[in-house]
Amino acid sequence: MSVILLTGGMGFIGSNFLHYWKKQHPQDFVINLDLLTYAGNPDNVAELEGQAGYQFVHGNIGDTPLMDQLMKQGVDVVVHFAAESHVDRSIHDPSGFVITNVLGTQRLLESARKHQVKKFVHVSTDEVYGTLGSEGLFTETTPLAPNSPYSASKASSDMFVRAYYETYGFPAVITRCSNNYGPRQFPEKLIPLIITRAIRNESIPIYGDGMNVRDWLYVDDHCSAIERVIEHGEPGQVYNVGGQNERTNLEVVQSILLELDKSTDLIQFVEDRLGHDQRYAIDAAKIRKELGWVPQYSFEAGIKKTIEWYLQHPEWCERIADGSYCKKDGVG
Ligand code: NAD
Ligand code: TDX
Repeated sequence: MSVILLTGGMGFIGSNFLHYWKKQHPQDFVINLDLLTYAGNPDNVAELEGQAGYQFVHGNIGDTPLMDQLMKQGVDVVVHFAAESHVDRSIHDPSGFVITNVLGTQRLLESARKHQVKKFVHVSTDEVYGTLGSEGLFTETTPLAPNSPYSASKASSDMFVRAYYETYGFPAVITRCSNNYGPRQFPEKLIPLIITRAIRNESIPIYGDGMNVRDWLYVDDHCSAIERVIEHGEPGQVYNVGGQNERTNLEVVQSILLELDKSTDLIQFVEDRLGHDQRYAIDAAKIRKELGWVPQYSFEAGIKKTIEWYLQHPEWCERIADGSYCKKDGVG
């Protein structure tokens, strides 16, 4: 049995990873440490509450006494998802991104190092590489060139993870994944925003001309990549994760509207995002070759599964729309 400390397990990817991990590794003990910001939704893991081998702790990765108290219990692996994750919010106010993503990550690293954690997986993003033109792919050796306050904070945290490996030999690994989609994603992000608004026949805001490209990965494929990295990833290494599913934003919205049998008249072109990165695309040859990771979902299969999940969980969407999801009573 291993003890895993997962940060940000009430969020989108963290909660999907929790479900994935408990299914694949039921013998492990998983601590879910989450601050329950607006992005933390206890509904995401409601099925796990009260189950053996699962504990939720309400707290901040930047709270060193709390992190030390948790690490003292003998944590084997830290999987670090917790972050401020939305680019538009970072443009509006970058300060919280520095506090959690940079300072919070450094404090978590320090506590994990002090307590001799055996592996620390830092979940990062392809956005640290900046933007691509119409050609080429991001590899692990592409220079970091973050363009948004969000990606600048993630790149800074990556540099601290690197420094902890280089300076102290701390066994940390970095993953850099492309855009995820799937169940339980907060509807501020493009795909759940399109689905939830289209279901209600509301207009769908598309920034600029809709020709920006993202490389989409179904969240379970990201979870299996992280599993490979936990089990076989080399300390000090970076692994890019992506499924070769490049789509323009316009193609994404059109395919969802078609699947939901809704009119493209719902699309509304709005003012572009400031500093909007044109194109992201990942070369995932390293994780495929060295760790044997293979994604399972085409974009068409993943998007169908995702739409079905939102249609089958109207109460999840309603509790976000009316704000009742974030009532913290009875949690923590
Ligand atoms: P999310 O916003 O859905 O969830 C973040 C979670 O972290 C929330 O539950 C929130 O309450 C928690 N949190 C925030 N600040 C905290 C703090 N100080 N202490 C403890 N918990 C805190 O994010 P997500 O989309 O699930 O992303 C998870 C990670 O994956 C992030 O590090 C993000 O940068 C990275 N990532 C995301 C994507 C994507 O497409 N969503 C792609 C690549 C990498
Ligand atoms: O209303 C919208 N209209 C629109 O056109 C929103 C919310 C987005 N967009 C565009 C902007 C992007 O080109 O859609 C694309 C995707 O936007 P987001 O869902 O905000 O994702 P992105 O900015 O690409 O960043 C995401 O992927 C990498 C995650 O939010 C990050 O956490 C992750 O690191």
